[in-house]
Amino acid sequence: MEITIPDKLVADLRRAEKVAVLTGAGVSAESGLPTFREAQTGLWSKYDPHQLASPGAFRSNPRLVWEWYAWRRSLALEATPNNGHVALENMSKMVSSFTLITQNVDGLHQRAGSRHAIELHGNITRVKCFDCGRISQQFNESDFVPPHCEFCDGLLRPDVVWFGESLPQKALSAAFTAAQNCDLFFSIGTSALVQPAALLPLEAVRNRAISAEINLEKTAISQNMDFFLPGPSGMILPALVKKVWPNLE
Ligand code: BJW
Ligand code: ZN
Repeated sequence: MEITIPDKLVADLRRAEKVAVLTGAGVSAESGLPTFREAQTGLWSKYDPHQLASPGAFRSNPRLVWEWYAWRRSLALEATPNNGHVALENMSKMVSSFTLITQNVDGLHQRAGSRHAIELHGNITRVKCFDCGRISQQFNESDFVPPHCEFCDGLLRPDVVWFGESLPQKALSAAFTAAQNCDLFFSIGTSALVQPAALLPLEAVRNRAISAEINLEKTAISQNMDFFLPGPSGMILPALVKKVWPNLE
């Protein structure tokens, strides 16, 4: 596949002092994880989000929701970061201020070495009590499905953000601050359909950042971006980083 990286974007990235990046499920596609909205392969083409990804769904069938997320958790834990995750990690070391904002719950940015990724939609490897809200990394899977909270005996759920739920306040405000203050913003592997995350690229544009999108296809926000780089992020990102910093390992 022919990859073209615009020279102007190379110069902009080399010069940029504050870079912010929003990632979505497409960034993990090359690690073998399904996206949500792609026809045929997306999770929502096979499963109904109303029955799986809302507080009401959990209330009416906690066992079904828990088991679906247990399957998704095992996929995430078996997956490994791809060249796109690694390239973003390399980019983070080369710019003076770099903010990685992800909608992904799979933890792959962290496993590629990112220590400060802002998780807008939580993390599938953690659990949270549906009643008291306590978050924990560990739980006993053998006794009940779903397991119960050791503090209040409520039901445990994955620590992800479902439809109709608020995003974690600190993460959301850090993400908006980064979008408003960056001089270059990347939107990568996201359909930019889910709010409020999809507002971030537009917020960056409104604050006069240069904007670039990397995706297999055009999205809801493509027309607002300065650059559209078509193709898989696992190929485009390493090519971009290599062109901007040829001496980087
Ligand atoms: C590649 C690639 C490769 C593939 N390389 N690219 C009406 C209007 C506006 C808003 C609303 C509305 N009705 C309801 C809302 C609010 C709702 C919303 O936005 N809904 C829209 C869908 C209409 N939002 C919410 O409810 C949010 N909360 C909220 O707003 O709170 C305030 C409020 C409260 C009460 C009432 C109203 C408001 C919460 C949203 C939570 C989203 N949660 C999920 C599930 C997380 C847990 C889990 O994993 O199961 O988060 S949904 C799912 O979508 C997941 C993702 O993070 C999120 C975004 O998806 P993403 O990453 O963009 O994936 P895809 O599949 O959509 O796109 C993949 C892209 O990659 C594609 O473009 C491909 O082309 C590309 N690609 N391979 C590069 N190799
Ligand atoms: Zn509890």
